[in-house]
Amino acid sequence: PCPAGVLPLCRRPPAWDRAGRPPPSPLQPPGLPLAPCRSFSNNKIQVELDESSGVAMMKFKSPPVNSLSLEFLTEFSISLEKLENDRACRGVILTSTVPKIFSSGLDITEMCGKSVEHYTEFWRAVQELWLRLYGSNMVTVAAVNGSSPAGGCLIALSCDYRIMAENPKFSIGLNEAQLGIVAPFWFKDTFVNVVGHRVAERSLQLGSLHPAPEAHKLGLVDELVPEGKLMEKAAAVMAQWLALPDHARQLTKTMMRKTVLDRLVAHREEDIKNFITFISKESIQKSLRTYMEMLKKRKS
Ligand code: CO8
Repeated sequence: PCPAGVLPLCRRPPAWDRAGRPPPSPLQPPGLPLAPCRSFSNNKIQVELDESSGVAMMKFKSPPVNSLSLEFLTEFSISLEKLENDRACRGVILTSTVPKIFSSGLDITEMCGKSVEHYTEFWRAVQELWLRLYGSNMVTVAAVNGSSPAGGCLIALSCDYRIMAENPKFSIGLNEAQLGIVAPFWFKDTFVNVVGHRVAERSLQLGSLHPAPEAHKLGLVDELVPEGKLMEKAAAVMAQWLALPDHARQLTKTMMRKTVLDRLVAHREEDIKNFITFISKESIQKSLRTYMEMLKKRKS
């Protein structure tokens, strides 16, 4: 059983499939053990766990923009669950293999012209991912190596620490208002918990996408580093957080986040209904279609 207040996921038996262990390198001197590393990969996400440090690297690999489709969200949640259940894993670094993009947020095509059943399944998957990530017992570090609007920003905000590449062309924020839609209360709560009420209110109302230096000034990201140093810095931050005893850190995290998590858990079905009612409105559908057309026009 879990200690009081700790989310239950961490106490399940390890479920990692060890089949992914890489073959011994021919360059490895005989007799020396390999640095143990396990990996698994699916269509959209690749995960490597370094057993010696207890740190997993989770890389989004869904070009062109790592949009959070139902498939992406499902793979993401399953990957997190696998790591959460693996006693060898204590922390995870999230990053992207797509140049210049961390994640473009929720896949807008999943919210356009679909059935109520589809919207229900999609929104449940969005909730599920957030509950797992925000409530994770692992140390979570976002290495934001590109732009990260809306749902992409939410992923970063849900981590324990955010490091962003200092390129001013990369921007991050909850820009929902620009699409004519409204960030749900739990997106807002997560944002407020990072930047405070005033900054969140202004940024949400304006649907701001903040260039990296501005995001740093607002506290939306904790640190900026040159792009080439991002992973090195993420590893150093992770080591610092892992130097503390897990139980104390986990209980503290739970204490800080539980109220916000519990709010969604208590209102999950209502939140799904609200999403469906909102997204099914013809005026909202029109806004989303116009926004997608704008993206395409901007391209040409
Ligand atoms: N969903 C679906 N498709 C997308 C998305 C997306 N979020 N973002 C980009 N695409 C598509 C583009 O339409 C384009 O498609 P195509 O090649 O067919 O023309 C392709 O991806 C590549 O996009 P770009 O050419 O624009 O790529 P760039 O590298 O120039 O720019 C950006 C990348 C900066 C990510 C840019 O595409 C962009 O700004 N995208 C929009 C991001 C955005 O606004 N996301 C918000 C999604 S909504 C959300 O996450 C929270 C919703 C909360 C719901 C609340 C409802 C109640």
